[in-house]
Amino acid sequence: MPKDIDVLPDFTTGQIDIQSIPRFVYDSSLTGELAGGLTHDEAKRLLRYMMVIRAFEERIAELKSGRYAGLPGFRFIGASHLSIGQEAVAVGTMAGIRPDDYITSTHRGHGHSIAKGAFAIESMTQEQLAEFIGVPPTDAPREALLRQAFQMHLHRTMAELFGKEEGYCRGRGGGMHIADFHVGHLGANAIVGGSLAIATGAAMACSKLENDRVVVCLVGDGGVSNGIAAESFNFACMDQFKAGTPVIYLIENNQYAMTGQEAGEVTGVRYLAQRGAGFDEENMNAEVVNGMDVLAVRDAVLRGAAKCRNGDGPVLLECMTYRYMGHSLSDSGETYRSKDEEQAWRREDCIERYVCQMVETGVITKAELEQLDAAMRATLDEATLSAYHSPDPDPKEMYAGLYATSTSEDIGQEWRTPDDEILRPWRKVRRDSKGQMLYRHAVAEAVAEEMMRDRRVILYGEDVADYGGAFQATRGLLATFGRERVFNTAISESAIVGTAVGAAMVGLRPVAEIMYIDFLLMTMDQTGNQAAKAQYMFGGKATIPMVIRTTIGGGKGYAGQHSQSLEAIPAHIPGLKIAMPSTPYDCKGLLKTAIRDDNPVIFIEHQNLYDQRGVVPEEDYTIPFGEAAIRREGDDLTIVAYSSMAAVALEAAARAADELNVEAEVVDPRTLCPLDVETIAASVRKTGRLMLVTQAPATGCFSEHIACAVQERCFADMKAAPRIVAAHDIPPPMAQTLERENIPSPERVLEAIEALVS
Ligand SMILES: Cc1ncc(C[n+]2csc(CCOP(=O)(O)OP(=O)(O)O)c2C)c(N)n1
Repeated sequence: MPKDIDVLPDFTTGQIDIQSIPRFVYDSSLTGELAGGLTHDEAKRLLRYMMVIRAFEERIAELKSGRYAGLPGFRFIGASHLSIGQEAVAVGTMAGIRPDDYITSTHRGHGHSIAKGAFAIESMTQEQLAEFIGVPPTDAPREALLRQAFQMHLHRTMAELFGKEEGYCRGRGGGMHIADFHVGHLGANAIVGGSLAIATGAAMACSKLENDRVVVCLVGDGGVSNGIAAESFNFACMDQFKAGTPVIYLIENNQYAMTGQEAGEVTGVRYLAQRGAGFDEENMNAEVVNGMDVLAVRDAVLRGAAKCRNGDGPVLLECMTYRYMGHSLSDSGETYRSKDEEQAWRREDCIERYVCQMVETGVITKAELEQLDAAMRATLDEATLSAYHSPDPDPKEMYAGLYATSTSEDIGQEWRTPDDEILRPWRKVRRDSKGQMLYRHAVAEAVAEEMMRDRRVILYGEDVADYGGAFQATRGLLATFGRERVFNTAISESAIVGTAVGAAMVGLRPVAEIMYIDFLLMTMDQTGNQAAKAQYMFGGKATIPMVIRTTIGGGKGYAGQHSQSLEAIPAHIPGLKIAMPSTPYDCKGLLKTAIRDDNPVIFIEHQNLYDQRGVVPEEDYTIPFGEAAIRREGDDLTIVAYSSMAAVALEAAARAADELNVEAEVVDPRTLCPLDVETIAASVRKTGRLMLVTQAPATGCFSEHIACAVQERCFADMKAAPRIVAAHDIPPPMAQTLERENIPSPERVLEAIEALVS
């Protein structure tokens, strides 16, 4: 389906003009805002929340050093990246979006979290407030409920920092990973820049779900130099997203990363807003904002959010601010910046400047201010003590939240793709006379059926649309579902995975393709730190229903970077599920299960199996994860092999029966996580011998794990040590002679069988 855009450039001489980027354009004040409709209550709220954040951060500093009089001697463990000085950014941002909008945050995110929750609480109904506080529905005065809810909010925030069960993430995340999905807080990220793609994917999902929501991605000046920023910006700006991507990248430029200074040292630009210039014709609506002025931040975010809702996103805002303390409490901040500089910024202090305006305009009196301060400090004291005295997580609950137990199995007709959204009826793949079809067609059929069944399922990746993917496994899906649901991306593996995480967090069920598993290494932060951890780290409150389809190869002379079998790497990271089908039947059934699962699944297809035929029923079926298949029965030894090695093991087993009179039982685990150890162990109890065949290099391969897990269960029944037939501990070589020797063959397995039984 060629696109109707001519890619031939106009070759005449000329120049490319880049528009200018506005800076510090806000020219109003509290007086102007009041005249424009800001109420006194709203104006006071901005002040109150900035004061709360500062007091909260000061409290953390006291608690960290054991100086808090309310808890003498107590020093809490955990990170302490304080945002004193930056309060206007947190509060101005949340004041500029709606309570149902989303944010992602950073390791310096206590303020973001406090402000997001506080604005959400203000918008809650009476019932929601009661639920938030944890009391039955009540007709208590709203003011009282709001006070209680706010105190509960501080309690849960503080409890999370203390690692308590009542914390927002049940003490699994702590301050650097605080999240509250109920109020649209999609998580703070301690991987600097880590949430750029997540926010982008969440925004893409908002656009596709047409829910009119905006995502604000708060990111530090340091974070925005991470590679994922370029991938995310490009993803958000893709021309094919006609409705724009409703994301505001809000760079909280406090002038320093940890100690590296943005301007004049570790970047080549004075303003990071300039980074918007390379990604779309409108510079991503970039703008530099005075981050010490809460009203200027609010104004910029209000305008940015309106642009996003209008289909003109994304937006890039750089808020100039300053952290008064060091990077963390172990940094005095004195080795890389001067006292004069700090004093100059303190003269711009966001709270003091705003208080002056509040008093001058008569919105608040000095006496009221003192009352406000005293009430706020009392609430904070109570929250600190209640959090401290609240229960610790029970080690018996160690695994709680690691995997979601839900699926989309029972969605019924609710999400079915309406007929008028099917551009061309999906033609069932024709089976041959034996009812067989190709493994590659099993992939396409599984995805097509799931896309029909559930309109939240989308498919994207490099070259998956018109071309059908590098291995033609998704051919035909574009013609049926259109570019809204099947689209190409740039070569941005990290963003492919990261956006899938964000999209999954807010309601889509993305199936994303990473062409070769070798390229999964490019995505390790998004796969290993984000996809895998979001559920557990955020207290089991998020579900991440996403599938990363990828492939392993080998045998084609593609050598070191296109032939690896890296399944042990994702398998090492708790939180992911891993499937490795060896037949067309399994491929379809397991892929459908993966798409319905509410957990992130790495679905590893094998390039050499794409042309394999196998019987695949026409009717809907799924194959549960964690159920191994016994491919051949035998009494003399057990061979465990998955993916293309299952066929190698079967061939060797057949020859062993003929040539050695040895009957091997071949077990295909089908999924590595979860792993059906019991079926394998039961087989080994019967045969007394275990062999594992894998295409991965021997050291650290997943088969080593299986061997260990089996021995733990049935060592006493074993007649010999387990034997692993693996690739050599080298990068896959190109030369045919070397590659043939490297990948286990039926001959090598047969030799090993002979050795094991003798
Ligand atoms: C990918 C990554 N690299 C390095 C670090 C260590 N680190 C933690 S915070 C930080 C500085 C981040 O600077 P910035 O993004 O500007 O945020 P700020 O700390 O100024 O709020 C560094 C280097 C990390 N957490 N993640």
